[in-house]
Amino acid sequence: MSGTKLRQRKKNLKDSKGPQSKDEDIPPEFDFDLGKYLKFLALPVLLSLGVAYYLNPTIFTDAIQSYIGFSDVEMSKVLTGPDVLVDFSADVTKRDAIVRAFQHAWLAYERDAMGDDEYHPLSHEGTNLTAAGGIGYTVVDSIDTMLLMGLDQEYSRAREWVATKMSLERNATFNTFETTIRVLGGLLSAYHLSGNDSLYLEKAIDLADRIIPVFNTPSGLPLTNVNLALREGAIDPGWPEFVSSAEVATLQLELRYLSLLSGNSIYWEKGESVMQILKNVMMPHGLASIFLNWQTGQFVLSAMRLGSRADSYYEYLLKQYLQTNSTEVFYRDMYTNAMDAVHKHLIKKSVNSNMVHTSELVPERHRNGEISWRLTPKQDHLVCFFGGSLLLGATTAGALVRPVSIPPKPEELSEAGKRDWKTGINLIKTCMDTHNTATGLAPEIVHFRIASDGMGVDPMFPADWYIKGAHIKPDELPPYDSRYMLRPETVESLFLAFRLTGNEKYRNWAWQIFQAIELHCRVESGGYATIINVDEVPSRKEDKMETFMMSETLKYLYLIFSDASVLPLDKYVLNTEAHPLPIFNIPQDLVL
Ligand code: DMJ
Repeated sequence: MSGTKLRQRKKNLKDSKGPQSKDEDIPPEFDFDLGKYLKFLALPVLLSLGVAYYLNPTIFTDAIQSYIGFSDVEMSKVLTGPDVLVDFSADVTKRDAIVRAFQHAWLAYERDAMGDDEYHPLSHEGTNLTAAGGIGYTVVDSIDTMLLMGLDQEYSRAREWVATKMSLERNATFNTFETTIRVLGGLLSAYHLSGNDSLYLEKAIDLADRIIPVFNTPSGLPLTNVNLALREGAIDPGWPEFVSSAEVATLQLELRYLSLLSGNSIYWEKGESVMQILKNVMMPHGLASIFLNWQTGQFVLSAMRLGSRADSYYEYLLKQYLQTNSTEVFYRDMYTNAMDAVHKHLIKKSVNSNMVHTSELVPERHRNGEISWRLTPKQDHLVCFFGGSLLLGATTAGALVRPVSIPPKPEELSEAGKRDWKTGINLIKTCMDTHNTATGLAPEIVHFRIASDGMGVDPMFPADWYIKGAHIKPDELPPYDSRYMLRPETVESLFLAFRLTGNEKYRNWAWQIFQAIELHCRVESGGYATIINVDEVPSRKEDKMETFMMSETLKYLYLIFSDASVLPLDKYVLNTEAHPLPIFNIPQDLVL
């Protein structure tokens, strides 16, 4: 009501004969010209709104969305899924194309470098990780993919190599984590998928017995490296006092399964003691920083993120819970607390189109000794495992009933489960969006636009995400961030998303990625190579085919186009190198 109307109404009321209305009690100070005051207030209000918008351009849309219950609308949309019947039958043509790609990779390696740890497809050479010789990283990492794909001839030659040539008697240091996830994990899944071929179990026990001394530290945290011949742990010369969270907490699936198979509880106990240490020293906010001190067993001041040195810590919290048939609530609770903390501190949205992504918290020590945490909108390609992991967690640790529908219905999930499902779906979409490059492949590291990045709203700058330092002169080398090194994380998430939603969209996205790999990473003479700039066509290749191309990337692609009876999610957990291990119940007679 304007000031003039208010005055008129009061006058009318005074003139009337009836009982005095309550409005007559309006104190004189309200008898003012509202229009004049509004004009006076307009400028500062508009200015403050402008500043708020500058600092956070989504502030108004966020507020409106939350006011009208946008979250619930989006949730039901996400959870309802597509209006199509879920069809999990194999897409044989595409699946077979993936098998041929695997053969293209394997046969080149076998021709040029059989038995060597690593393969260089441009120079047609292999190399070993140490001067003392290799332990067959590539062979062992690839065996279970051959078994799944039914590549009998390739498999029998690989098995023959393990039986006759593989040696662990190497007087040199190997990375504890990499050796466990690739070689021990590869041997264990080969054992299972081959129908319990004892060759693999014998090798696995031999390898684990050489690794176990790494746990002989004052804290019980395993050292970064291991000398396989001397059976001794060794420090990382680059970080002599530290071990990383992902590395110490991504050994457990393998060690636990080996205890089950061998009946020897030592492996299980050593792995589990790490989880107890981590639980006891967990920081109040529930996130793990990337480094721990291996002597004290305490976290050290270092970054917190979902990317390198931390990624599979979060992955294995969930998978340890799943591995023993969801019976160990210790792991479920650790996982649930971690997901609360991740949502509270690390999940963010980009300024322009609200791309959900993860940020990093980086500590900064000031001159006065105070420490503050800087939020950096940086996301490693490695983080793209997390979308799928969140979906898997939502439908298991976050489920109110088991099994949930495909896709799950809102009433089947807890509040945390619904939150994780939604974030997972959005993160996968973000990872796919980062494939919007000249090659259709995603870079190693992306940065997201945030209001405080100083770039403003200049159309010259990217709206949502960018590759740092990518603007180079033609003769300059692109930054490390620009590369695609055949990583599996996005297709890993697409595999889980397809199995848990049945939405064909995820198969389509996986096929897009596969075609981009074929077009830009395939080496015609054999193998696939890292490319150094995802935004450059024709691509420039680097002479390296990572072992995870055959163990993970092509395996996840193969599984996406296979029918869902191949490695059903309620029967298997895949280790972080995509080696499938069966879910089991802890036997009564396993003394832990
Ligand atoms: C793999 O060796 C494993 O997935 C590991 O956990 C981190 N990522 C690489 C592949 O990108």
